Amino acid sequence: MVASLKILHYKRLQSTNTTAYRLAQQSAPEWTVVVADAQTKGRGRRGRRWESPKGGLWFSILLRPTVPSPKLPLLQFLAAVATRQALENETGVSVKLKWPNDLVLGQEKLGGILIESKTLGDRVSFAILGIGLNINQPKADLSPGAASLRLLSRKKHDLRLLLRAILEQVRSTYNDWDNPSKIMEEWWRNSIHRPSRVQVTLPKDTVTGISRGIDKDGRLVIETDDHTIRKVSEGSLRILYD
Ligand code: BT5
Repeated sequence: MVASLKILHYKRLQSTNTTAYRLAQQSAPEWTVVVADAQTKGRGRRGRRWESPKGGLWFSILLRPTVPSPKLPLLQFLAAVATRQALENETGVSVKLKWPNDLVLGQEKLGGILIESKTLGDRVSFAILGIGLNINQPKADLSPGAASLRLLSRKKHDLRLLLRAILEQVRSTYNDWDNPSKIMEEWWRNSIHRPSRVQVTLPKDTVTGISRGIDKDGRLVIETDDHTIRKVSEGSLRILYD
């Protein structure tokens, strides 16, 4: 049986991921959802700052997946596919994906996903699925390279309804843990670099080539200029239009 959703709504938090992480350590049940109207210390990967003013949707879902920890990277793709679908169903706006963790409108960043987890050996104790989406912010409140749904649709959206729709979609997609190829195919079908010439900046290296797909572990497959295949599991991707 799937636990019921419990939504905890706050006006302002440092980061919904931090609050959800604390609740997880205090044995809160899975599908506890922490939402904040604004975050004062929203974060992205590797400690990057995540701008989270009022008007966006900032939330974290506490999950306790019963999968071996090496399978955890799938969660990001599962969440992206579900969120994309829910947004498109609710608003009719075409939302796309960019490796590894972006939701995009055109070429601009609509949102991102940040997963933080605690593992015990091969077991996942819990995972915090953080999702940030620019929804109703006007242009003046968006950082360069960012877009909000409102800018494209020219209307304000009901944040509660969108949140509900995303949560329902994440819950139904959650059954696909055992079917990674289904998730990855859907992810790739909706990606903006399928295939494209890309440059991926890795922690210690840069890889340039054609993005050919993602494997079942979520690694991006790149065919480099000397026709070797590189698989990368973390980095920042830029599409090269040359
Ligand atoms: C992400 O990181 O894209 C993950 C963002 C996850 C945010 C959610 S909100 C709820 C939960 N609580 C948190 O504290 N976090 C999660 P990354 O791929 O590292 O992208 C970060 C980069 O995106 C920054 O360095 C900026 O360049 C850019 N950026 C910052 N704020 C943005 C915004 N609101 N919209 C679009 N781009 C933004």
